[in-house]
Amino acid sequence: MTRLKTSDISNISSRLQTYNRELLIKTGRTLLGIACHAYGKDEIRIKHRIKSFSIHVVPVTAGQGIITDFSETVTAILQFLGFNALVSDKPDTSGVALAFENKADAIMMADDHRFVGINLKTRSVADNSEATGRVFAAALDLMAKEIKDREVLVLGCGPVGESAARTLLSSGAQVALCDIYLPAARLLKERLCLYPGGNKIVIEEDVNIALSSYRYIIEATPSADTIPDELISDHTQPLLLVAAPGVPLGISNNGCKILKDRLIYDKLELGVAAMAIFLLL
Ligand code: 2YC
Repeated sequence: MTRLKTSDISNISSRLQTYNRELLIKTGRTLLGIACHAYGKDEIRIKHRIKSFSIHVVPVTAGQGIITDFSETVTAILQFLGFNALVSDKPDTSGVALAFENKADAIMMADDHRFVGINLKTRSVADNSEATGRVFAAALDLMAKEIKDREVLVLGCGPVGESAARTLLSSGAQVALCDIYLPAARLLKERLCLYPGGNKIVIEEDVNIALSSYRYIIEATPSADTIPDELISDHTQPLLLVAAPGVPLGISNNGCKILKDRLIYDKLELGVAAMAIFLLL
């Protein structure tokens, strides 16, 4: 799991309106709309419940400790969506206790291993990796105007890639798995083969061959140079659509310019939005 740096997230809060408009152009839905789509929830009904749902974001000092702006940024995203969200005055145990004492509906917190949301009434746990894979697959579904029966390449078979692959299968897409460590792809295929459509999963062993033969890509790797520019250029892949939950982004700045409205990526927004909707389920 890639640990975010303050420089990765410090401009998120001030860009939420702009980002929301970008998502609307690329997918036809807003940040909230994509998160609702990921869980098949009606946005209007969800909106009514959001404003009275209180979430305490609790800083965690364990391990490598607090990331400056992390809790504040998570809170800003939740407030942008309309949640009654705040950063707890206290970290760790004291922050969790305060949330219960203040009768918060949920908490969100992250140590070095997991970033979770916990509904304090239903006890449901929203996991950032699961929610992120799911919401980026949902974004690709919207960008592609229905991913059903399309062939999608999932790069990176870790927890995020796994969740994206599972979501794509449930959307009726044909999933191809690719990982720099081949056994990871094979293991994921085994885990998914019982899902509807899982028996049709293919494994792509060579990422460069795979990249030139798929129009729809989920980039869920922790490496920065997964999709080279030459595979993005307009004449080879004019209709390529990429949803990239992987941190750091596996596409160069030049590649982003070429893809423009055919690329969705962020480091926190969509995953936090999806976690929050999951807590409302
Ligand atoms: O500020 C704090 O409370 C820190 N304990 C937060 C640590 C987050 C570590 N995880 C990450 O940087 C990211 C997550 C946002 C998702 C995967 N890695």
